[in-house]
This record gives sequence, C-alpha cells and structure tokens, in this order.
Amino acid sequence: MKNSIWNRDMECMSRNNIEKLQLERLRALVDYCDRNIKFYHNRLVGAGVTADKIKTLSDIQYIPYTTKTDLRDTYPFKMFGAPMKDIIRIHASSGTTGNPTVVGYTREDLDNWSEQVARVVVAAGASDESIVQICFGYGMFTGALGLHYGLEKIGATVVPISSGNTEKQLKFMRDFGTNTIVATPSYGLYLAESAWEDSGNHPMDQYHLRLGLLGSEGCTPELREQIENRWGNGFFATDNYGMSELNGPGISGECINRCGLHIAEDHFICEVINSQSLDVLDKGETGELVVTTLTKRGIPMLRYRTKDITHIDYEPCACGRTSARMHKIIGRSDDMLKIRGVNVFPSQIESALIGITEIGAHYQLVVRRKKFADTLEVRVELIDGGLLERYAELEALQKRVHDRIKSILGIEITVSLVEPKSIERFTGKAQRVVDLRGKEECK
Ligand code: DLL
Repeated sequence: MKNSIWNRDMECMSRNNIEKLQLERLRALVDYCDRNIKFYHNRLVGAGVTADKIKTLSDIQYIPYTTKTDLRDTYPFKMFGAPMKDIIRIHASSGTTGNPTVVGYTREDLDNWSEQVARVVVAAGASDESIVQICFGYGMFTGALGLHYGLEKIGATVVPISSGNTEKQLKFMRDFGTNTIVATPSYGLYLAESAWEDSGNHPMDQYHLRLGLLGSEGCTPELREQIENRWGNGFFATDNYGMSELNGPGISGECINRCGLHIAEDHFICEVINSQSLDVLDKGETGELVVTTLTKRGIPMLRYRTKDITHIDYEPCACGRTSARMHKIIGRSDDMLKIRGVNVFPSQIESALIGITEIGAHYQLVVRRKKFADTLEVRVELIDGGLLERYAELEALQKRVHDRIKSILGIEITVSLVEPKSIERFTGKAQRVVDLRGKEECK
C-alpha cells in the first residue's frame, strides 16, 4: 500500500499550531452554541461558561458534557444550530424505543464531512484508482453516504451497492474488478467466506480485492488477520471510526502503519474521561472518549460522551502525520450490541417483550458468530411450562414474539421459549447478554 496524505497542511501541522487552531475554533463554537441553541445556552449559563472565559484548551473542562439522552429529549430538531433552510441533509440513528437521535447537516458540514472521510480513505491506501463497493446500508445510517462522498471526493469509482445480497456483491466484485470494499468487519469476512464457498479450488483468482475500509463495529487484530487471510492476494484492511452524532465516519482512521486511528483534530477535540467520576484522564490513559465537534454547525456537539472506550497517543506517526491517534475501540461503557452492523440495545428487546402476557420478564440475549455473521438468540421464559407440550400454540407464540422483536430491530433473530425459572437470576445488575462471539463454539 502507498503512503499518501490527502491534506498535508492539516494532517501534518505542528502540535503547537493544531492546538492554537483548536482553541480559536472552540471559542467560536461556544459562542455559536450560546447564541443559536437554547439547550446549550441554558447549559452554558448554568455552568458560568462564555466564549471569552475559554482562555486555554484545558478550559474545555468547564463545559458540561452532552449525552444521547439530551439528543433524545430535544428530538427532533431542538439542538439544531442552523435554520431549516440551511439544513440540507438529515440522518438518524436506528433507535426505536424512545426517540431516535436526529442529526442535520448544513452544506458546509457536508463539505467538511467529505473532507474528513477523504483523509481517512487516503490514509488507508485508497486513491482515484480505487473501485469501491459500498456494502453499508444506504438510508438514515451515516456509514454509506459518509464514505460515498469522501470516496467520490478523492476520485474513486464508487459502486453504491448497499448492504446484503451477497451473491450480487460477489458478482459485481468479479465483473467490475472491484479492488476496495467498505463494510463492517463481520460482513467483510462473511463476503470472503461466501466467495470461497462459491468458487471451487482457486476462488480468489477471480477477485481483485486489495483493500478493506472496515468500520462501524469493533474488529480485533485477530479477526482482521482472519479477514485478510480469507481474501488472500495481499488483501489489506484498515479500521475507521465514527458515530452519527458526530457526523458519521470520518472522525478517525488508520493509516497503512495501522498503529492507531488518526483523528481529524482540526475538526474534533477528543478527550478521554473516567465514565464514573467524569474526570478528564491524563494523556494516554484509557477511558470513555468524549468528542467536541469544532466545525459542525447543523447540530454541534459540545463534549459529547460517546461511551466508547479507548486511549489516545499524541506521538507523531511514521507515516508523517502529526495528528493524535485513537487506539482501536475496546468496547462500550454501556451495553449496546452491534449485530450485523445494526445497533441493538437490550432495552429495545425488553420493551418488545413486555406486554406479551404468556411470557415472563426474564430474558437472555445470546450473541454468536456463525459462519462469520453475528446471530442473536432471544431466550425468554414461558409463564406456563405446559405450553412446551402444546406445539401449535407454542409455535404461534414463538412467531408472535419473533415478529414483534424483528419489527423493532429490523434484523433476523431466533426466539427460544424456555421453561419457567430456567434463566439465571442476579442479585445485582442483571447480565442479560451472553456474547459468545470469538469463543470456541461459534467458530
Ligand atoms: O457506525 C458511523 C460509522 C459508519 C463509522 C461507518 C465507521 C464506518 P453509529 O451507527 O452512530 O455510527 O454507531 C456508532 O459504533 O459509538 C461505536 O460504538 C461503534 N463504532 C463505530 N466505528 C467503530 C470502530 C457509525 N471502528 C458506534 N470500532 C460507536 C469499534 C465502532 N466500534
């Protein structure tokens, strides 16, 4: 892979200059939020913060944190800073219990977003010679359109095939000479597996795939190696990170040295905090990532708590970039599951189950990785164990539970109705999720 840098001025700026720029932009942002967004105005007044009180970057600590709950409470547009006539795109999270989180973009926001993604994909090795299949779902999810515009910006050939339909994905890959995919790591692996199954003894000769721009869910180095080996032919995969509340993809991405994800620091200030005490941690310590969006105006985020766990390295990288690097996300401080690229909260399933009178309140979510795709089994107790003998009734109930959960999550699941009192009870916090991915039974 070739080492190229999309925006040398910004990506290789001295630490001194980047911090100067961040401070200038932070002050402008606080002023903007104070003047244009009632929610932030109240928060800033409560904390006694005004733009001119921000004298150094560390004064950011006086700004209150923003959370997903704040976004839900101000649904849909109350945190927008720009009038609707200036909002030219909206995305939203998949959240189906309570309000989804909705984000709006001005034209400048979209330009900045494609600039951020352009940096990420060039750092990973993409170029105007890339033919890229985007295997993320197009729609309200930020992944597909985010990568799409960034890749077009660098002159790559974009194939907006969207998610699923594996056979067609593989056919287009072979016929178009696709050399790059954008996918979740699990789908990247699933595609490779399917390619092998499809095509006899020398399957990979038919594919020209060289680069995987993988993101939107965690991927251990072991899994990455497995994906690379499956594709063979020198296939090389990089990780990139983002979240819809902070534009989407583009916050950070690995360069070809793969030693952390370079952050677009002229657009984002990243801090790491202790999720319990909420104290800001020292440089290099591991904790929850908190992000401030310096240039976003549609819906700016002041110190947004991502719940993602990582640490940040400030040493310059061998690639020439001076930007700080996030370590790969270790996990989340809350319990969100990502199944085949879809965010699943146990509470969504819980609220789907409540109200079905034949089943109890105890449930368990078993996540497995089968043939490299994630599966979710929802185990739930019957109130009347006798139903286990009445097959027609049992089947009808199972279908009802299944359909209800599926309509909320939008993904396929299996439902197991089990004997009363057979699911483990806890005296403290219940552990509802049994995550068997990566454990031996799922391989
Ligand atoms: O997943 C945005 C994105 C799309 C990023 C495509 C990269 C590529 P959300 O759907 O809002 O946005 O989910 C955000 O996904 O808080 C993390 O928990 C997780 N996540 C995203 N990227 C990574 C990654 C998009 N590279 C949530 N590694 C985040 C681990 C990731 N987790």
